[in-house]
Amino acid sequence: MNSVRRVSLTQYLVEQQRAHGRIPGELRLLIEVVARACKHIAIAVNKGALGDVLGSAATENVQGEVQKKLDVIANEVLVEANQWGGHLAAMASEEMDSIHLVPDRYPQGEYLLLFDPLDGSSNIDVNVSIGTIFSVLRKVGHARGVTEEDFLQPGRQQAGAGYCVYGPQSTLVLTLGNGVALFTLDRETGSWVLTQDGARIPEDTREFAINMSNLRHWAPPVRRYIDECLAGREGARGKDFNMRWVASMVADVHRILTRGGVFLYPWDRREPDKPGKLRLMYEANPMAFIVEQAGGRATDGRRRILDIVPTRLHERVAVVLGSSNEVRRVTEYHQQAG
Ligand code: P6P
Repeated sequence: MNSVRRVSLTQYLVEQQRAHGRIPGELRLLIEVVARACKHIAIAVNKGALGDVLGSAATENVQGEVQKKLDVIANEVLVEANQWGGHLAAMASEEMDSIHLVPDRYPQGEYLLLFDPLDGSSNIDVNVSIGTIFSVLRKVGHARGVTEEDFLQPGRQQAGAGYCVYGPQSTLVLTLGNGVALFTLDRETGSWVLTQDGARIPEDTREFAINMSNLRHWAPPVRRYIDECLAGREGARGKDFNMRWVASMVADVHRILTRGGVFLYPWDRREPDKPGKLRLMYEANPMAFIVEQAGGRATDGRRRILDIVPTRLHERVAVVLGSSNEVRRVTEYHQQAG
C-alpha cells in the first residue's frame, strides 16, 4: 500500500489535470457529481433496518430481476444528481430498460454515463458489501439527439471508469486512463480522501473467485483450470490455492485490486444462449478498464473485454479478470480447446 499525502478528490482531479492535461472540466465535474451521489448512496445503504431501504421494491428490472428498494433508490440518486449539470448527454443503467436522455430543460454535455447503481444487491439484506459501478463514454456525434447506438462503443473508448464499494469502509476507486486511485469516505467531513494512488495487481496469485456450485455446468477449459487449482501442490500447478466468492462483483474485484486474484464468471450450460451472467457495458467494461490500468488482464475467456464491440445496451458477457498470468492461463486453455 503506497502511503499518500491526504488530498481530496477535487484536489486530486485538479492535480491530474495539471499533470496530464487530459481531464476536461466537464469530465472533472462528472466524476465529482458521481462521487457525491455515491456518498448519498452510502448513507442510504448504511441506514439498513433503521431506514425504509431494505427488502424488495416489488418491481422488476430489464433483466427480469426483482428490484430491491435500494436498487431503485440508488438509481434515482444517480439520475437526479447527473441530469442537470450540463456534463452529460444521456445515461444508461442496469435498472432502466432504455437510455435516459438529459431533459430539454437542462444543457447537454459531451459524455455518456452508464452504471449499475447497486451491484450485488442480493447481499443487501444480509449486510455483505455491495457497490456502485460506473463507466464514462464520450458522445460520438455532436447533434443534440442521442440514441442507444451512441452507447455501443467498445470499452477501450471509455474516458473513465470506477466503482464505490460500500463495506467496512466506503471506498471510491477511479481511473481516467492514468492509473488507479482509491479514495476513502471520511464520514466526519463528508469528503473523499485519497488513500492510495497507482494501485497495482500482482501478476501471480494463489486465490481464485468463482461460484463453485456451477461446476457441473462449466465448459471444459474452465473446469480444467479450476480442477488444477483444487489439485494444489500435488497437481499440475505445484502450489495450493485459496478460494473466495462474495457474490458481489465490486467486493471480489476490490479484493483482487488490493491483493491479487482471479475472478471468473464464465459461460455455463444453465442458460446456454447467454454468453455469461454479467453485463458488458456497465459491469465488465468499467471493471476491465480498472483492472488493466492496475496491470491486470480481463477477457471473456478468449477476447480482451475492452475490444468487444457491443451490439445491445444490456448484453451479457463471460468474465475472467485479475492477475495477468492467471488470466492468460485461463485464456490459453480456451484457445487450446478450440
Ligand atoms: P451468483 C450480483 O448479482 C452479480 O451481478 C455480481 O455482482 C456477482 O459477481 C454475481 O452476480 C454473483 O452471481 O450466481 O454467484 O449469485
